[in-house]
Amino acid sequence: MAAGLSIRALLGFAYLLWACALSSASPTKGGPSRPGHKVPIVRREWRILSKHDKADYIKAVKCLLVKPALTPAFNNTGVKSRYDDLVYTHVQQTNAIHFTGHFMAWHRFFTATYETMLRNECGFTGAQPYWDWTLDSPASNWASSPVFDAVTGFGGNGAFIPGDPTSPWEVPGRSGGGCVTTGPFAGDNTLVHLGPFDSVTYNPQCLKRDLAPYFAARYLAKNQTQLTLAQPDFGWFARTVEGGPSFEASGIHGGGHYGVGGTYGQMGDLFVSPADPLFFLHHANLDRVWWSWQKLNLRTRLTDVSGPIYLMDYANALGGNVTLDFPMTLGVSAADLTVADVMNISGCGKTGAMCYEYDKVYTLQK
Ligand SMILES: [Cu+2]
Repeated sequence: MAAGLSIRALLGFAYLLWACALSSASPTKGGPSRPGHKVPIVRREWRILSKHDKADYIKAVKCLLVKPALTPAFNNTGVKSRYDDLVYTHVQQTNAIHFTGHFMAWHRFFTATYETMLRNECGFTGAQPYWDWTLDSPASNWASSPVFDAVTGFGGNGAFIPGDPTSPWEVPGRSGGGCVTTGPFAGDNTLVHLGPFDSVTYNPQCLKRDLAPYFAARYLAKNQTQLTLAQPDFGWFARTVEGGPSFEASGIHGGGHYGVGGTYGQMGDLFVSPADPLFFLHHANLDRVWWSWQKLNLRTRLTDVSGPIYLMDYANALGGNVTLDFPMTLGVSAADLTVADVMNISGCGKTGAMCYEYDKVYTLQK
């Protein structure tokens, strides 16, 4: 594991420099700016949506998957669709937005922008659903989660591909690895256009999953969510969500990524993970955990942010900590925001740019 870790860390730092170079270019702005809704929309859990609402959501996702990209063609990438615009943005910034103080804020902005794109560009009238994975433990229940349903969900596992059990990349208990064979994204060998990893040249692939039930149950059960909610300040909260870079050190963030993507699925790929539409349901729930934590002491936690500007720089050897005025960009898909703009999920243009709520939050059990 140690060898794998150091390779990953080295790659990380190399890309960090590259990402910094990219961020000085000013991207063309387009698409929705600050959402103009006055009343927050309400995000609900996938399994309580009606069959009709689920179908509407998946229809809108499929619309983004084919709607032409805004990323300029002269960038010479494999970006074809509006959906790819977001995947590309994530790939480009991967080493600048993970294991940093703005990890939670950036992904809140990213998920809300996806929600706005589904609504403004693809006729969706609902809110981004979340996936409360604490409802899918123990491990024996994982593969039958409603999100993997073949008819009303996102389809299930890929066929089993034997891996190398001695490899440090082998996610414990992985059970698939091939193309998704059921559901709305099955049977399309060109659904995913980018990746693996940081590759952004056109590379048509199927959507792959490699479910890891043991791993999911270990890192996504109620106890891990409670441990996360119990953290005393944002710095500790965010580190508990993200954990470390190894599988054993995962938090709820890695739990969802590796529990779905394992070793061979897109969700297990730190760069191209948004290529699996389940990414946004997972991240909506991570955001809901953050909001649940904020609500435990809203007066303090609407402004509590810390953590390194640079990847894994928890000792501040390369730079300082992120503050509320820290800038965030999503390239062509939204106007730039600061961390302060996203601290309140229902600021609705008055006290922030976000404008949604959750039907339910987690409570801290004492
Ligand atoms: Cu991410």
